[in-house]
Amino acid sequence: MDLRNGIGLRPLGSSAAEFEQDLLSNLYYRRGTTVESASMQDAYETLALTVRDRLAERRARTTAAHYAANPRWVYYLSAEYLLGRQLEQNLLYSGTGTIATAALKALGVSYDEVEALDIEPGLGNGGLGRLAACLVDGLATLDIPAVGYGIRYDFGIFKQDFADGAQVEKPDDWTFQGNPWEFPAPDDREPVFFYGHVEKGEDGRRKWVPGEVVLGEPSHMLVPGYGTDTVNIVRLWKARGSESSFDLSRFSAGQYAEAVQEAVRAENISKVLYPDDSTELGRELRLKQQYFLVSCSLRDILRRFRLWGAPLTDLSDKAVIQLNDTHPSLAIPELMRLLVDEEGLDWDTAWAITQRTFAYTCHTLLPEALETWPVGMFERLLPRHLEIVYDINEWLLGQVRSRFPGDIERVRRMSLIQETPERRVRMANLAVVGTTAVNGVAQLHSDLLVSTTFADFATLWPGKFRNVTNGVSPRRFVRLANPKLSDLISSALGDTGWIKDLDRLAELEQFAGDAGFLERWREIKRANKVRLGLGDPDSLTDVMVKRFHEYKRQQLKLLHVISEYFKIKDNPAGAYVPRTVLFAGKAAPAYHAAKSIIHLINAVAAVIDADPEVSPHLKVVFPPNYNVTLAELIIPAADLSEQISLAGKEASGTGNMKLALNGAITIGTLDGANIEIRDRVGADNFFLFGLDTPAAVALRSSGYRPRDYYEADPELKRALDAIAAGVFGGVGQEVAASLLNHDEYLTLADFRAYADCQDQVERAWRDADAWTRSSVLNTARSGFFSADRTVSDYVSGIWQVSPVTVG
Ligand code: 26Q
Repeated sequence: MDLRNGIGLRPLGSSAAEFEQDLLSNLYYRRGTTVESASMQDAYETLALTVRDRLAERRARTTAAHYAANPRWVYYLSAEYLLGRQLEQNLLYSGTGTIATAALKALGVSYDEVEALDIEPGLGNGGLGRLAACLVDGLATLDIPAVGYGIRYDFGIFKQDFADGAQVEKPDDWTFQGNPWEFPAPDDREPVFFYGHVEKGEDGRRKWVPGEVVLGEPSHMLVPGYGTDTVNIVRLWKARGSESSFDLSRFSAGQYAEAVQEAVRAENISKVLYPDDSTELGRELRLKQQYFLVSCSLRDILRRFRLWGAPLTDLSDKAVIQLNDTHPSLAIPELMRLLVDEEGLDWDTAWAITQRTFAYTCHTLLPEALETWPVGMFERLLPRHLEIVYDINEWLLGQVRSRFPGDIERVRRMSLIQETPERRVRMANLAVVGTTAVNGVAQLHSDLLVSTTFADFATLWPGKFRNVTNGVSPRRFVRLANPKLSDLISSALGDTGWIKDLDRLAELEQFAGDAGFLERWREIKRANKVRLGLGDPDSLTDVMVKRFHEYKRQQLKLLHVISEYFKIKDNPAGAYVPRTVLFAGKAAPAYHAAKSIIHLINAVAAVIDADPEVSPHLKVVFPPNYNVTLAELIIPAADLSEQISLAGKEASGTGNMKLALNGAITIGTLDGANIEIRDRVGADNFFLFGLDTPAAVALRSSGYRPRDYYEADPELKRALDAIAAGVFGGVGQEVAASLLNHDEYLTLADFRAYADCQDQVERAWRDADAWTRSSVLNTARSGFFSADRTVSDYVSGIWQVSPVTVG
């Protein structure tokens, strides 16, 4: 046998002819069909399997290398992964793009038609889920041994459609046609317990007697690194009824349907992703999902650790477990339970192991987005975990009392249990006490966590708090999303090394004064607009793409659009910069105010479209169902990137980074990572406006009166009056009333600064060369925002792991 690739396998061929042979054999042997009777779906699945095989070979070699090295592993726990479509990525990473298209052509199959069948696994809501995908990409690219753990939801994030301009949600049955990218591993299933009660065992240990057992069945998807042989995995758990949940007593009593019902109930746990971004919804099934993820993943991690025969006290030498927000923070009491109840360790030893092993990333600043669970629900579902939470709380409050004797208020604030208006478990506090490091996701965010959200904890443990500024995958969001720009960059820089060394984009600076280069740059932006196919490619393409939330202030952008509409109506013969305003994003189905804003945007778009005086100058487009696939089309086409959240509310943002890397210029507030973008690209290449965080805090606490701003600004008044009068339909009244009476996110206070800043944008746009130069500089100076840099920061600041090279 030829052992050249070290895993006892003949290496797969790297010629188009060999690839074609493999396509055929996969068509026959794995799809069980023939060229004559194959459907497009057969062609797609066959291609996917053939590409996957190339990566699976690397995966086998990766596993061999990891076993030989016995390294410290990164385990990334996340309830969400927004991986994006897999086919193009895997063609690129496996280096088979050219031979695959040639082989398909030889078989008479159109690559584009096949590619259109690749489904995006929408297993996340927005930024947090996409960050998880970018980080696992960076981990593999940097050869870090890592596993991402998550949930294999049957239904991903809902599909957004519009009915008369209003959002309607449709189920996302993403595996309807199967999923050629995953490897089910039913043999690795793990039991998960719920409900029941706690007893004292004969040995004096606490013993959880569960009332329900379900099974977690894993499957994994391959996560290849770019420009390396490392292939890591994300392991996704799917819930199954256990045989014991198939209640035999009822079965024999003839209650077959009821018995089956139990299994169905179990399988509901991984049925659907909760479509909430940032605002918590206290549903028991969501808590069940979280524990399901945690229980399966920890058992898997311990199973892997035990292969080495080391004592559990050494766990943190071989594992660091990163919690992606508090969604997996039940891992803290769960590890305590496994170590104390199941392994018989004493509490102090178990607690030391636990604190050493976990780290926690916080993704929010909104107090209402900090997860808490009612104590009653928690106790019913996880009785033993509540006891452990109480024990941890006793330890925590002991620390607080000895540092701050008599400070009852501090004890109340820091407790893991909120007492009023109802008793609830504070998951963020739990995540802070149970971990070795806590990080925010941009410098401002991390600073605000220390000075506000976690101030008491930062006083007690100042060394625990870090910043790790987010980053994005340059592979997915530059190389794959923007192939033309990538080719230009590669030819300017002389090679493709920048794709995994993004700081090298700085070398583009020397071309910022090169007329020919600027011309090419502009042509590519235009071609990307043509590819997108929404609006005039010569217009300023002004993009606001993100989840809908009032703090992000899509309503501010809309107010400006309406004021521009009136400006043009007043003087249709004026000279205007033609603009295409592109909104995209979903609102949580239960978030009424956000849905009203979507509805109103669509109504405004229709009014403008129907108005021949205005439509030559201004167009509003709102393609439905924003997802990773649509982002990859929109972002390369953007001239202007709208990052206009109220300062102090957006933890980081990552769309801002993707847009800057693709040469969009930001109009934005001093919020989240906008600050770091501006620091790097330069104040001259960034349109800054609005209140900063201290000014916003001061205004809110001094009795903010939105009506004062409305009365003082005729343009603003006219726009709001029109909305309120129903010029854009009935939904306007509600939006206007909310802005005039509450305006929680200071939209009206920032309106004038925003509108003036948009005037500056138009002046800048009129000088095409200066704009393009600024666009180039945005790309050239944004190399810092690579997910590879983010991963490196986690590695050196928190994880202390080393790469393992695959031979
Ligand atoms: C919580 C409880 C119940 C149901 C759902 C949720 C839930 C789900 C998703 C809470 C929050 C989220 C997502 C949060 C999120 O995406 N945050 C974003 O994270 C990005 C990556 O760090 C940041 O760039 C964004 O600033 C932040 O808003």
